[in-house]
Amino acid sequence: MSVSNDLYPNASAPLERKESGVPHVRKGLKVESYNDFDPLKHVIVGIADNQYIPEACPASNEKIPADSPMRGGKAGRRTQESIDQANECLNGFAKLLEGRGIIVDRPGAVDWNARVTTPDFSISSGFGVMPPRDCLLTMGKSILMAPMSFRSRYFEYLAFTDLLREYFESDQECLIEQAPRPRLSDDSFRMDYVAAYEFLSDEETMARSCRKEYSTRETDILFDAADVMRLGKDIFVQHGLTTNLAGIRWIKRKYEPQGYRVHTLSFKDNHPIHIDATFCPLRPGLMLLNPHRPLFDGQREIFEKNDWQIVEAAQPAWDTPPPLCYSSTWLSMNTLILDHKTVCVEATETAQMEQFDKLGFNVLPVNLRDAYAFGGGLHCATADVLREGTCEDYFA
Ligand code: DAV
Repeated sequence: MSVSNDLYPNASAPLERKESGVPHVRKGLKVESYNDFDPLKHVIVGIADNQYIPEACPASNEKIPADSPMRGGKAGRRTQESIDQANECLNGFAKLLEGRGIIVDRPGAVDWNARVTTPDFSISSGFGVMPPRDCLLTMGKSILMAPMSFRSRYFEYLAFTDLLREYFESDQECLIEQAPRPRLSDDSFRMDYVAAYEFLSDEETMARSCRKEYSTRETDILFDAADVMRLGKDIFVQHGLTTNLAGIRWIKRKYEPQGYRVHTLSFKDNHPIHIDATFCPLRPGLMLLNPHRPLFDGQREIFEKNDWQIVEAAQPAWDTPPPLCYSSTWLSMNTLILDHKTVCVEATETAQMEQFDKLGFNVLPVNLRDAYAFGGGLHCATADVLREGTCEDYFA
């Protein structure tokens, strides 16, 4: 089915390229990345084109505040004005990266307006493809499409299939993979939790989270790629709303035979979703921790034993996220590291920029706040294709 180019002015993999039916081959293209801080050479930056707010679903309900119109009232296409503003930010970000010699690709066009229906569920629309980080997990020379838990995101990988085909044909060592597809039927969720959710106090949701009980059950294998933090041979996975224990077992069983070591991390956070506004590697030996989301007891040890310093992130500049945003104000610490000395930070986050400056980084301010509502910050808005460097052992 063809999708109107007008609705997707920023999509890559132009439709005319597909007419031959033969994947485009790009000479010299290489897929490889083992961490979030080695020199970035090739990246995917999301687009806000034609994005929708889907009906709330069991997994998304737990993240969306009870009083938010996104619980259902606002389902539908985002306003063109907000889409244009978000794209202006994302395109500016892409241009800045290109100006530094980094290759930037954009996701392809998928009709997010179409109702998402499987034999197990049906939901008003797809979500969009602003945060590629949630869907794509680059592990060395492979890119894996993650089994995400929001029903609206079930087909999000389709926005990357043409690009990934190109990568596969262009780099003879690159492997494109897909985790087992979840069912996301009502059996996949604790529907009683979902129903009770909006009546729970912050204390109750925190107590539940500390007991590691979430609305996702263990029925499906579930994880978002943004719950996975890559540090060379060591892979740290956050157990939370979007990643269950079966998901972590799958990651372990898949990657440990390849020489990786997979660790589980949990944080005292009542909505643990995605590790990249909670615990972020800045350069070898240095981690940034969200001061409101401490690690569970005993989980700092591996870092401290290996002489990694953990610093607490600066306070966000804002008291509230922008309207219709799924994320917290802690997108302040959701940055894109270009190399061990250079970091992109959202331009209004002055305290966070100052902290990076004091830590010895050159800070590149990037306007992205108008894109936050579309799926997150600078790290969320990107997915690694190539970083220089090899798979190091930082935790020998
Ligand atoms: O703090 O709301 C946002 C992470 C988005 N990838 C938060 C987590």
